[in-house]
Amino acid sequence: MIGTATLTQFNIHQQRKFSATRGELTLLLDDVARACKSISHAVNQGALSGTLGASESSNVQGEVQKQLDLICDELFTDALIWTGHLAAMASEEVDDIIAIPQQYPKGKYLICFDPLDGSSNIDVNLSVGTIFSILRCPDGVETPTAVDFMQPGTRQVCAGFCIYGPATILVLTSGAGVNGFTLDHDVGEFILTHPQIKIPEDTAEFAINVSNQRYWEQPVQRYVDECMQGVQGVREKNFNMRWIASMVAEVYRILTRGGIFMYPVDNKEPLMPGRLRLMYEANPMSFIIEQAGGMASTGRQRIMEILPDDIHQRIPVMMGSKHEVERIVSYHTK
Ligand code: AFP
Repeated sequence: MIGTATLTQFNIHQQRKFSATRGELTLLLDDVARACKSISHAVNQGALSGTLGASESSNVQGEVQKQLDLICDELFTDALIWTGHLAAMASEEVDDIIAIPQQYPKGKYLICFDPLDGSSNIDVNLSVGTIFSILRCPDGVETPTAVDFMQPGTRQVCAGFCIYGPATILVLTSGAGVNGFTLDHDVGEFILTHPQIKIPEDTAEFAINVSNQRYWEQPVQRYVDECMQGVQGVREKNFNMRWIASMVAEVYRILTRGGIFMYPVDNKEPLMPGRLRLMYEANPMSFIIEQAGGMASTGRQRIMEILPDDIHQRIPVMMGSKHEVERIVSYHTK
């Protein structure tokens, strides 16, 4: 099947294995894939599109939005809003949830998405991506509100991301492992190229923005110090470090060769409980990492067990190779 099955064929095979499903998720994933193809095209146009650089607006987090953030948000929303598979949508770029207009039918799923993660990388031509998380709309809810989205990550039906790098790759999990599909631009299809991805349990590579070091808590200081000491320290091995400032690229690297990615809480902005967003980034990536045999924690709690208190909530994130995440979690509990 590798290199021949399209995303749709793969999902239909999966659907036949679980006869209780009726294909609505497969259709929704086709819509998501179509949205990612449009975004891939927009990103690939680069300066030719005349849309690089900042827009004049900020999002609910107070961050200045890139023009492409807004364009990709619109592409993703437009690709999904009319399809009849969703009851509502929530975007990292939009304050309120996005209701399905009256003229379209509603479906049983909710979707949270970050249309262009790592967008500060756009102008310097580095990898960016789209992240999404699919939840079930609670039974009996006709017109969902933000509260209906606030489900723990363990309730995700499916999660994925699409990385726009040298190749465009869609990575998906529906709770039965993680599979990667590369976009064949000539035929316009995502093809299964990375079946059943597994993260090595051990690693000698970490990713963290070290410019924040003086603001970290002690357990994170200790973990990174020990990695930096290399063969001379308690870890008795040399570590390598990476920081791309694009979570999709960091997670894709970890899925490929292992590693640990950390964006811990720090006291740089004491009122900010971490930088990354639970619903749009941390939960979907945690589902993927766990399904690939890795681990995802805040340092004190499994990310997917957090009961959200706001759809735009931020949290600390430590995820990747199991034994490394276990180690840093143990430093938090000691
Ligand atoms: P942008 O989408 O605003 O570029 O943020 C990307 C991100 O949420 C995540 O993908 C990165 O890991 C992280 O922020 C980078 O943050 P720093 O710029 O503080 O290193």
